[in-house]
Amino acid sequence: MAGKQRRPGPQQLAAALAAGFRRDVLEGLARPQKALPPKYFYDAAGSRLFEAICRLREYYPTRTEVRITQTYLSEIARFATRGCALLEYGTGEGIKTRLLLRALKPEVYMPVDISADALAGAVKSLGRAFPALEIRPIVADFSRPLEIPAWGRARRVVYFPGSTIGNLSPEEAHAFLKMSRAQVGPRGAMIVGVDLKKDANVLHAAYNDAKGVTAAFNLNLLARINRELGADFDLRRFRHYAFYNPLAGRIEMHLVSLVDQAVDIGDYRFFFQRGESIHTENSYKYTVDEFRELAAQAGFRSAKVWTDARTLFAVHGLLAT
Ligand code: AVI
Repeated sequence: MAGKQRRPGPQQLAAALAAGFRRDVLEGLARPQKALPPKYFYDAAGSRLFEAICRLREYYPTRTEVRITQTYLSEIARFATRGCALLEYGTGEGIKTRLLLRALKPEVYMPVDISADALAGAVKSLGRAFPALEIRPIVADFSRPLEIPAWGRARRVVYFPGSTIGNLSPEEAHAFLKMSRAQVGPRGAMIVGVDLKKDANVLHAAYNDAKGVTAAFNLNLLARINRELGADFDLRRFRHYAFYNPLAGRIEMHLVSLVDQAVDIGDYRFFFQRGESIHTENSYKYTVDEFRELAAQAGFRSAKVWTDARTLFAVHGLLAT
């Protein structure tokens, strides 16, 4: 019927996501510089590997952001306003969310994530920890424009921790901030975790850990394509490669082909030369001023910046302008 749009059911959504995965993989591997979108790292195995990364000695961002949140929790809560309506991009699985929920006592909490299973798990455990909290999970791909259902009348705050914004290109980050600005409205705010520019050796170690967990996380993307799209990638013929690109201000992750080879994905065949790479992730790092500028262009003023003593990581408190 014209004019009426129905929300897709879980099965339709799963089918659409599977079709999107196939399309993005085929399209990405057909490019001159082969590339795969990093959002596909996070199937069940990839999410477990990412949790293991977060516990690594070399991977400082998670630990540092938790410490900043603990240290400045009451200031952050005052900035966001107790009783606000809190929308988080991510499942809300982590300790930072629990700290914030305890301090903010939001009127409603809306976690947004692409994985229905991960979201359901997080909602269940958060429901146990915060029985009085109203939780409204939203299954959605937030790299696309998203309309949020009714938020209620409380002040709207978007929470985007983990420096996930760094996995977007600056243009995508701008679009994402603009979308968030439209979502929170004129009285709204945003709290964003942003990894800071720093000594390239520290960055290099964080993405080339000694135990090889980041390598396994990167290679799992090929394993996922084998599992879900029936491809025949031989994981022993690719190697994890991550480096800091100072001109672009980002860590780049690649999977490098160790030999000349062909890989089949259904009816499609892709050729790899020895030394050719698939670009799997960018992780942009911003100085405080660079991120302030990015936020300003999207209609936010960075009113507060909380950092750690070693200035490894920043949590920005943004206000709508
Ligand atoms: C999720 N994201 C912020 C991580 C990062 O640091 O860019 C993903 C990651 N990739 C390798 N290690 C961690």
